[in-house]
Amino acid sequence: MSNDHDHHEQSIWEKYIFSVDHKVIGMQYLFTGMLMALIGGFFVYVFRMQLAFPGAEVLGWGIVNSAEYNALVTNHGSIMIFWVAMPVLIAAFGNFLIPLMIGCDDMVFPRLNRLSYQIFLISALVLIASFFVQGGGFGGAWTAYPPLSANANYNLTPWGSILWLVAVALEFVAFLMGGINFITTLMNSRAPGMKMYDIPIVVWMIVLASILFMASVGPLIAGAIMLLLDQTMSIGFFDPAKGGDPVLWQHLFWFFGHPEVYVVLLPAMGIVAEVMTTFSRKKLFAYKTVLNTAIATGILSFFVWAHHQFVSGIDPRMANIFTVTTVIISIPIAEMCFVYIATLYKGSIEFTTAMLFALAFLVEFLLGGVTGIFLGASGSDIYFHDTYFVLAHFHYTFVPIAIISVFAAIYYWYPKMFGRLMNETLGKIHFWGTVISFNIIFIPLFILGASGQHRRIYNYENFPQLATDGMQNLRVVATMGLIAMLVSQIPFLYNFVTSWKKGKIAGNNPWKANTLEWVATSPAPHGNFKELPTCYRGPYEYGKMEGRKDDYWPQNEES
Ligand SMILES: [Cu+2]
Repeated sequence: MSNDHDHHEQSIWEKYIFSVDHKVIGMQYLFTGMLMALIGGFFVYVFRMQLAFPGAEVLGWGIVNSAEYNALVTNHGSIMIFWVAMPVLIAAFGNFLIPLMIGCDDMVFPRLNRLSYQIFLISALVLIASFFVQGGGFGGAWTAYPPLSANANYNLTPWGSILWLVAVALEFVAFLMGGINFITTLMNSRAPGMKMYDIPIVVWMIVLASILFMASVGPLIAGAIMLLLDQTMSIGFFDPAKGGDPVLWQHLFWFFGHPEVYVVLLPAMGIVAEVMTTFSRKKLFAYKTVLNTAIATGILSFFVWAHHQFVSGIDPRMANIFTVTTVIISIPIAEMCFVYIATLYKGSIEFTTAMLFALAFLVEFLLGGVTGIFLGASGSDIYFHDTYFVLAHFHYTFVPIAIISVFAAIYYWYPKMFGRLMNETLGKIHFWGTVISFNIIFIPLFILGASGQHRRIYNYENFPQLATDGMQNLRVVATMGLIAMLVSQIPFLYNFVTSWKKGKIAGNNPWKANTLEWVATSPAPHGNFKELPTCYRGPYEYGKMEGRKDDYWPQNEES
C-alpha cells in the first residue's frame, strides 16, 4: 500500500511548526514538556532553599515571601502533573509511538492532532502568564481546595487563580482531542493481522490511560466552571456562608485526581515493559494478565477517591469502605511488579542506561506503593495526613512515573527519534546521579513526616515546636539532594543535544527489539514505512528477536 505523504518539498515552517506528522507533534509535546520541567525544577529549587535556609537570598530571586512560596509550590505541582507528566508520557510518547508500533502511517485525525498540540501550547503560555499578573501566580495548591482557591484575595480580582484555572481547562481540551485520536487510531489503523492481544503493551497502556482520563475529567471540568464562577462572581457553590459546600470540590477533584494517578502510571508501566523485555531478551511474562490487570486497576481507580478526605469530615463508615478499596487496588499493582520481575527471571539481561532506568522504576515505585498503604488506611492517615510523609510517598510514585520511566523511554527510543544513539557513559553518570540524589531528597522527608512535620509551612522558625535542630538538618539534607539531582541533569541535557549530531548512527533496530517501530528507518520519514508492515503469525517476518531465548512473535504469545 502506498501513501500520499511523499510529495512536495516542505518548508521548515510546515515541517516543524505546523506539521501534521504524528512524530513531529510527539516531539513538540516532548520539548514543551522538557521546557516546562525546567521551570518546575527551578520552582522547587527556590522553595527548597527557603525551607533549608529560611529568609536567605536565593540566586537572583531574592527573598521569597509567603505568597510567593505558595505560588511556587502550587505551580511546581501543577506543572509537573499537567505540563510534564501528562504531555510527555501520554501525548509525546503516545503520538510518537502509537502509529509506528501498530504499523500505520499516521494518526486517524492528523489535523485534530495538530490542533491538540496548539491548544496545549496556549495552555502552557496562559499558565506562564499567570505568574506575572497583579497579585502573582495562584497559591491555592495544585488541588485548589476552596475556600482558599475561591477567593485568594478579597481586594483584587484573583487573576493568578483565574488564569491558572483557564490554563488547566485548556490543557484538558488538548488531551481530550489527543485521546480521541489515540483510541480511534488503535481501533482502525492496526497493521493487517494485528489482533487485540498482539498490540504492544505500551500502546495499550497509553490508550487505556486516555480512556481513563476522558472518563474521569468530566466532573472536574464541571467543578472548575463552578470554581471560576465562585472566583469571578462570588456565586458560592463552595462557600458555606452562601449555602455551598467546600467538600463538594474535594469530591469532584479527587474523583478525577485518583484515576489521574493511573493515567500517568499506566503509560510508565508500558514503557518499562517494552524496555525490560528487550533488554532481558524475553517475552513479557503473562502479557494478558498485565493487560487485564491494567483494565481492572483503571476501573477500580474510580472507587478510591475519598481516601484523600479522611480528615475532611466524611462519615467514618465511608472511610472504612474507601480504606478497603484502596488496599484492594494495591493488589493488581503489586501483581504487575511481580510479573515484571518474572520477566527478568533467566533472561540475558543487558544493563543499558534505558534498562537501568526501567529497573530503578520498579524499585522506587515499589517504595512509593508500600508507603501508600499507611495513607490509604484511614486510621494511620489521621496521623500522617498533610505531613511530609504524604509528600515523600507521592514523590516516590510520581518521580518514577514522570522522571525515571521517561528517561528509560528517551534513552530507548532516542535512536528512533533522531537516528543516533545517546552516549552510554554519560547516560550512566546521569542515571546514578539522578537515582541516588532522588533518595537523598525524599528519605529525610519520610522521617520528617513520621515525626509529624506538616507540609505547606513556609518558615518553620515561626513554629518553635516544629523547628527542632534535628528536623532542620534533615531539611538541609533534602535540599542538598535536590541540588545534586538538578546538577545530575546537566550530563543528560548535554548528551541529548550533542548526540543529535554526534551520536553513533543507530540503524533501524539497534536494540534488536521485535516491535514494529524498529522496522521503520531511524528516523522514520513522514508516512513512517516505505511499505506498510503486516503482522501475521507464522514465519514471523518482523518478529525475530536476535539472541532471544524464546524467539516469538507477537510479544504476548503465551507458552
Ligand atoms: Cu488517591
